[in-house]
Amino acid sequence: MGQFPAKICNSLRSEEPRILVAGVKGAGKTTLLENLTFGEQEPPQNIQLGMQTIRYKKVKFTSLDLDSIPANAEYEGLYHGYQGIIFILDLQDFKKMDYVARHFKKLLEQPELKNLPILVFGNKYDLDAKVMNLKEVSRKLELPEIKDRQHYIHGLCALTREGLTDAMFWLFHSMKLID
Ligand SMILES: Nc1nc2c(ncn2[C@@H]2O[C@H](COP(=O)(O)OP(=O)(O)OP(=O)(O)O)[C@@H](O)[C@H]2O)c(=O)[nH]1
Ligand SMILES: [Mg+2]
Repeated sequence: MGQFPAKICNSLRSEEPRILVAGVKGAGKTTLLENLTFGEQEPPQNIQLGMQTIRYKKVKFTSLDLDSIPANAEYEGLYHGYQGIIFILDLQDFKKMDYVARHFKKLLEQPELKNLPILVFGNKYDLDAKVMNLKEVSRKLELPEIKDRQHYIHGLCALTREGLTDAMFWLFHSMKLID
């Protein structure tokens, strides 16, 4: 069970990289951010529309509750200024999978998020007896068809951080923040 190293977050190439952490309600966004940052984050800013930005070392993470965005609403700047995306979903919640896949597709269509690397976390991996497998999720999200950006799917237990470190290294590498 790797610990996500603070040292890496402090030594990234960019001054203040921004990562969007998107998912529907109950996916595990808050748990992920709390455990990713070991509770060391600066006080949250920018609380609006189901969004919350926290800073950890050099990195700014903004969580976005996709359920809170009304359909067809246009919010200027909602997707502006990011260099990478984490999409988190609850592997146990297979009833919601089609709904989650629709949100995922919409996110990929956002012009401001075009070409950004996307890390998909299949969260609640600890509940393995009941979870969907990652191949099935990958198919539902149509990951093999994505050709215009780097993408990676990984199992995660946000509660224990299991699965976090390797995947975050992949994301930082894809964002060209580390070699
Ligand atoms: N078993 C298990 N439970 C988890 C895991 N991650 C989160 N949870 C639980 O799932 C529930 C929802 O997690 P949150 O982090 O609140 O989810 P969220 O995406 O922030 O949800 P909203 O704020 O409602 O949009 C909580 O009860 C968490 O304790 C995990 O990896 N494993
Ligand atoms: Mg939350």
